[in-house]
Amino acid sequence: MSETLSLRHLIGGEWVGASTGLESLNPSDTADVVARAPNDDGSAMRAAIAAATEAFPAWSQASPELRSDVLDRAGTAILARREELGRLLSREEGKTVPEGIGEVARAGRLFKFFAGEALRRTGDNVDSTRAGVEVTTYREPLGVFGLIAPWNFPIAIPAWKSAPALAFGNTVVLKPASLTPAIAAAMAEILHDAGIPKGVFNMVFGGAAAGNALVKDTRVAGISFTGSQGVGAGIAKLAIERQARLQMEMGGKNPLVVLDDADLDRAVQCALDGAFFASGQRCTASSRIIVTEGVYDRFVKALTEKVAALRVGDALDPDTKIGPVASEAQLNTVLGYIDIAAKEGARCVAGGERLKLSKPGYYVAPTLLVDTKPDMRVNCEEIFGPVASVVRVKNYDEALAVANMGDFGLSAGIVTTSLKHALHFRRNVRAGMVMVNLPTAGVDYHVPFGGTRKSSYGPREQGTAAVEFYTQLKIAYTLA
Ligand code: UN1
Repeated sequence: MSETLSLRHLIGGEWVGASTGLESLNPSDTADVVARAPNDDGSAMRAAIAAATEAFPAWSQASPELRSDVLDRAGTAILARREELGRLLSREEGKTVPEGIGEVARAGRLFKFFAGEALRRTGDNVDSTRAGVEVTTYREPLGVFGLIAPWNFPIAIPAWKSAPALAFGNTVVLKPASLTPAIAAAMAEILHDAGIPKGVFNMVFGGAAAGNALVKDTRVAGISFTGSQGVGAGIAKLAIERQARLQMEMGGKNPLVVLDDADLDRAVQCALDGAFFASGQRCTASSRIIVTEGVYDRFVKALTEKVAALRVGDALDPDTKIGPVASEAQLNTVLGYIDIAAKEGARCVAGGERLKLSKPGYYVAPTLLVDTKPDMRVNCEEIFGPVASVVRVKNYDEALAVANMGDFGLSAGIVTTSLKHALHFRRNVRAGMVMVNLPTAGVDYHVPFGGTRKSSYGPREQGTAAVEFYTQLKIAYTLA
């Protein structure tokens, strides 16, 4: 067990607030308190928004080189500390150490990428229909952005929202997930130490009261949120009512199609990685595995063996392949869905229960449900845990139809050696991201990210698309 960190808000370049109210527990060993942090009632949030508002004019008008340098220094510092911060992330969130280190590295790379993008804000010249008139378009920052981050990528998602917001000249108020304050605080400290000017980046800990204060405040130009559909719906109401710019990522029920002609080992590996790594707590997780009948029995047998062999344990133990789920609430949700599956008639061939290990933690045995029907609740609702269900279909056409069922549309995958089916799937599956012979989860940090239908709302995040959300076009007409 390690020390308990005492965390504070970062407002206007100062560390403020008393470290009580929120407690983050190690999900691998709940006797270990990782951190204590303030739980804002809205007042710290309003102070942070005031600081960000005040800092905006100077930051937005600063040389882009200054913004680029700060982000680059932050990226360098995060990468240099990836081992230590990766362990802290694993201790606080429960993903394994390699996954934790990988995520921290992703956060560092995101800052580096947007350090470059800060210098790439360009505009257009348009020939006017009126002789002598010049039309020019610019991209300008909007002001203060409110960023609401989830616990499942507790440093990468704060980074992929903060880095572009800052790169293009906006100021930021980040509300990290209340389950994972310590790793978010490490990122804030790094930005602070990298010399980000006072008030440009602020961070406030809290739950719904702090979140509401952020979303409602008319000084906040835009909100970027990643989390559940329920919370997202509440945010949308408040934000749209006051015409804030809004971007939301709200999960998925991502299909992975396996065709008869697939390389079986690759199909099993894609399913295993996509569905179970990070304990299935990824909005891109392959939670519906749709398999054509010629390969169904062989695929299920091979996947069942692999799932049953996954070693579940303390996230910090190097032998662990699957850590715990992140919280007691998540544990109860996952166990609830396992019950629902049994009542709906799914056949459980691996897992299906909570595991009691030597330390008190939220361990769930990786669970594989087979012979499920597409309209069962376990195939329609996001579970967000180490649970996957398999659906048997006759052929590719039925596989595509099943893949396109439901409300979500984030990521979709197909494992096949048929170019014809791969290309048809890429064009016709209703999802924002399509993976061919790859898991549905695990995306590149410099590439746009986002879904369709109830998965996402607003412009894409990340990569070269991020500029759309974090800037607005100004159109100038000039007659000399
Ligand atoms: C990934 O699959 O690499 O919350 C990233 C999530 C997503 C990120 C997934 N926004 O799980």
